Amino acid sequence: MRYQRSSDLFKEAQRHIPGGVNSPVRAFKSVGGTPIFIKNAKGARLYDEDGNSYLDYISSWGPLILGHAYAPVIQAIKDRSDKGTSFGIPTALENEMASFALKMIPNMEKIRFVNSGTEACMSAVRLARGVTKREKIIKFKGCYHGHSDAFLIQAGSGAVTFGSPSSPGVTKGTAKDTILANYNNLEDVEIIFKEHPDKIAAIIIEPVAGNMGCIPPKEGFLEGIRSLCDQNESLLIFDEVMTGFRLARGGAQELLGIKADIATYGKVLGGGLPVGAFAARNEIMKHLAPEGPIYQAGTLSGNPLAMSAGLSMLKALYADEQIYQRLNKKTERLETGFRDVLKNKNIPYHINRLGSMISLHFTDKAVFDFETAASGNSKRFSKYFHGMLKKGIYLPPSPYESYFLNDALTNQDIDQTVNCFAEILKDLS
Ligand code: HOZ
Repeated sequence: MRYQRSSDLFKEAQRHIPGGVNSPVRAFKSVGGTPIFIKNAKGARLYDEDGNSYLDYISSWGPLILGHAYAPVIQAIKDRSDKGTSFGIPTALENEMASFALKMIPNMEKIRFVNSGTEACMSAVRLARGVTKREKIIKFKGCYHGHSDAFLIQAGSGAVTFGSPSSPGVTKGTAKDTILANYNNLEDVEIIFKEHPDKIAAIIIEPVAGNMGCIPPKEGFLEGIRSLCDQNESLLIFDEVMTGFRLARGGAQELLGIKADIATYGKVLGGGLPVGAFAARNEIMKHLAPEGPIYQAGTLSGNPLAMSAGLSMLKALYADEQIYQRLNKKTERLETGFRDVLKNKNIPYHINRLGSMISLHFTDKAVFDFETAASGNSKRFSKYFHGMLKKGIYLPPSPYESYFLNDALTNQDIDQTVNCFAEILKDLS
């Protein structure tokens, strides 16, 4: 493969954009090498500026569940753009989108649209604090809820990839209100509640972690934190930015059968355009401005182009009764294929998967929290990443990210991916 143009573009980008990228993980810093620059994409394939093509296993970090440039979504954007791109005034489309999203999201009565998952989580925490009149939140090490100050404390994703899980610039005052627990460790949470009686506004959690690789919750863990929240009159916030509309129509709440008090959503809701949202019951949402005193706002919130794209995507997901089963089967095929390739080889590994989220960790430990996720062999991961990239397979360029499969991937594509893995295995020892 040739990467000359991508490499030239990256050099140019570094002159104008910090680190040459607008979001750190894209820079390939932890795996080395030069990021590829994408020209276009269709279905399961990405095409770079150098004329190479790749099977895409990140699907824009989740939202492109139906593949790139999905025709109904593109048509919806085209149809809508003729009518104006932003008003900062209500539109009927927002009503339609809100009622359709609430039909899919369980347990929630109202939804507020924002522009990203970061905004959604930041607003959800403010809402929880305002409603409970408490200041502290519990967050899990390695979980990532966007880049708002309160969450950049032992955060996963790009934050940990670049060695600063707790970002400079976050004040001590902010940091002291975020209390950390280990993922999948209920005891930690019990202790925190005991040490801070009547002080915890909310627990925020990725019900299936996707920012330290994919880490499913252990049996009873989410049930346990649900009941600890109830006992302590704290709110439970599910960050469903990755899991919402992906693991099931109703996301992790539906799949795992746990009710959150507030749920946050992100990119999936925009079908690839910038959308986020948070949803809750009336008794919580009524505190939000203009109905109540807790402030939150945005000119581009409910943007008509983004709403059109998102609505068209949600309708397609809703109409397809087999979609989640199909995605699950495809991802299971990838998992089985990888396990077969790795069988009896001298390479320690652990694979985590739930539905269409999956990650391969080069470690002999079971990966169930941040510490075990961090035990992976990062050199081996880099070789694996670049080996697969050269074969035309685009994986997350960091061991701290989940893969997100899309429905445009065929069984043949997946078998090809497994074959590529078999071919590069000898280079990984
Ligand atoms: N932090 C994002 C994934 N968890 C990556 C965002 C991006 O680079 O687009």
